[in-house]
Amino acid sequence: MKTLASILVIVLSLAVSTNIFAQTKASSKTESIKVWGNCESCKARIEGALKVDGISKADWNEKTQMLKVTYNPAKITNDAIQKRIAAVGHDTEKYKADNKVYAKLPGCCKYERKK
Ligand SMILES: [Cu+2]
Repeated sequence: MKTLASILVIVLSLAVSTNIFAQTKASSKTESIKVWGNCESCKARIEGALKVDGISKADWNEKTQMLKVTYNPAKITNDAIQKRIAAVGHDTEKYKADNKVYAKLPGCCKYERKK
């Protein structure tokens, strides 16, 4: 009887942890954000700024200038993501990079800014 009880406990806790895992997975969100940039080093810079807890995937496309980002909304917001990108010199649809930071970008990365 004792063995049966411990088996039950194991099965139950397994079910609970699987459920928690499924919930964390379901809470991740994928969104596309417009991010201005030019080249491969821009891509590395943009994606590098997003290597933080809460962001599981970040992929910026040089041609479309769109960033596809997968994140956990419980840990980071879309706004915070855009702020991080602006902080390294890239304008986003919502935040503009500081002029001083933009000025320090290498020549090849000086994308045309929106007015
Ligand atoms: Cu660049």
